[in-house]
Amino acid sequence: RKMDMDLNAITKFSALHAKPDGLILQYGTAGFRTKANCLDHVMYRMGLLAVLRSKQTKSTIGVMVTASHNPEEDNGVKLIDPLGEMLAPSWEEHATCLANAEEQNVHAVLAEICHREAVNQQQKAMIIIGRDTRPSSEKLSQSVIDGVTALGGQYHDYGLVTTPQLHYLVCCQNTNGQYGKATVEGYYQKLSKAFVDLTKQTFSNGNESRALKIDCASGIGALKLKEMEHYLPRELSLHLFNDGSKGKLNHLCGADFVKSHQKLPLGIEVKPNERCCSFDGDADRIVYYYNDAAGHFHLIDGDKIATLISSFLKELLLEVGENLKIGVVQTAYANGSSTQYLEEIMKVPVHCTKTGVKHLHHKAQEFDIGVYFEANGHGTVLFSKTAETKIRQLAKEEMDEKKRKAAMMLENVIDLINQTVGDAISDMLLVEAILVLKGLSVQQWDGIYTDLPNRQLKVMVADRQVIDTTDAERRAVRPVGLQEAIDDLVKKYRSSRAFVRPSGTEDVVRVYAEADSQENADKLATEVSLAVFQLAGGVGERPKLV
Ligand code: G16
Repeated sequence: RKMDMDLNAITKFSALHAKPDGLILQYGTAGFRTKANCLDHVMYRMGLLAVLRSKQTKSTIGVMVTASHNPEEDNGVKLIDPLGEMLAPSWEEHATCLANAEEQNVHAVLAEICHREAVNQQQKAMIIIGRDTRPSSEKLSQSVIDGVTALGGQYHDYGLVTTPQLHYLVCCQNTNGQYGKATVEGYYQKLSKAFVDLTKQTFSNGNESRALKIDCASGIGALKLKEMEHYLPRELSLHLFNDGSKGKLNHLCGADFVKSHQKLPLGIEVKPNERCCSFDGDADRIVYYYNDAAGHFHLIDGDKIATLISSFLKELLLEVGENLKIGVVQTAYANGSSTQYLEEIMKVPVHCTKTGVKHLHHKAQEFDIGVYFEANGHGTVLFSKTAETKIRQLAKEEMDEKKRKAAMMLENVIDLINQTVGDAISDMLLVEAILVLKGLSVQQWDGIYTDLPNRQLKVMVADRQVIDTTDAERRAVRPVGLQEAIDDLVKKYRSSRAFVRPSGTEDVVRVYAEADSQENADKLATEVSLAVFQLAGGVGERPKLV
């Protein structure tokens, strides 16, 4: 009877959020993503789904309206599970079924999910919602709210927040504030306190101010950094560029642009050797960079951030003298030099997973301290419950002054890093703290190892799902002949490697190549692109050989 009533509401609202005929979308690497004008029904239905997930887990669920690094015209939605992590894979399948159901089947799909997941209809549901600064986001988040209310769920709309802030808020809600206060101010207070405590001795030693230039991709990051600034020590002086006052989101700027084009974003002014960084559109990624005196651009990507953070943590662990295991998780995009440095010089175990934070996060949970970063700058550090308890206890009780100090620093890192997901603001503060504590310049950090020259390209194909991969996406198993073609091309160059994979956020196939020189990496990448174009149904312009 109750279900009947709900269904009436669903049907009534559903008609207002009709699915365009024939549109099929997948819950991709980080939720649904496509042109904003195709997403109204998806938002409504994800509101419905979030209610079911909330009832099933008896927890608050998050819904973030964003298309992160994608162009301004796109939008998307990410669902956030109870501890602030990405939606569980089995529910990603439900999401895809629900998003693609024809109008008349929506209630049947909902009933099937309730049945398969043993959802108790009587349970209360609470959904928290956030959105990025895209022009389409406000209306789309209203559609999410329609879905939530159609199923009788309660909601709190946090409005404009970064994706990692919403992950944080979900975790706070579900741990009764143990993770932090469930407000945006609570986030600023928690992170800034940890940053101040971690850097106290250095900043209060009368160090002059440290300037950092930040390209905010004309997105939400700028807004939130402006709010946070007055919580941070004056010595850290942040100069914001692409702050959203003009310019299009992610257009010729932002972390994804800088990483893939390996050049400065538009709209930033840099002097030689100045430390700069770029956020992406929803502030869950960060990359650093600088221009040297000769005007050459130097990128410091997620791999180098992971190396900096893990060597800092390893040193502190040595000082506290605890046998806590640290591991690093990367993807196929990790530069070969970074993996070699981590394994051979730092003697840290390194694992490779498929692209997508959910995969890295999962693997990182296997360690006492798991550092995960994608080369594109998306990453964080996870501390196991055991490690966290041990560290907090040592910070309080350890008699040896040096050991206690190291434990206190680790404790500050635990509070500074957003353990729910990669977070540009939190990662930036941790990097800045490490650099100031170690007295490292951006050039010294960059010099830890030298990246192998690499190139990333995109190829348009009719249906990117014809490409199937294995071995953490490092080898293609379909279409027939593609891997053999790549193998033959790779053999032509020294220190080379290449792979292809369908993107889960854009309608393209991604190509990655590494080789002994930039010229060769570029050549290999275009040759592999051409092989993809020929063997996987390329459309549009043929990749031109360089
Ligand atoms: C998302 C994911 C990342 C992934 C990126 C690109 O980032 O969270 O894990 O690396 O997409 O994925 P793909 O190569 O499949 O398109 P974001 O920042 O766009 O949410």
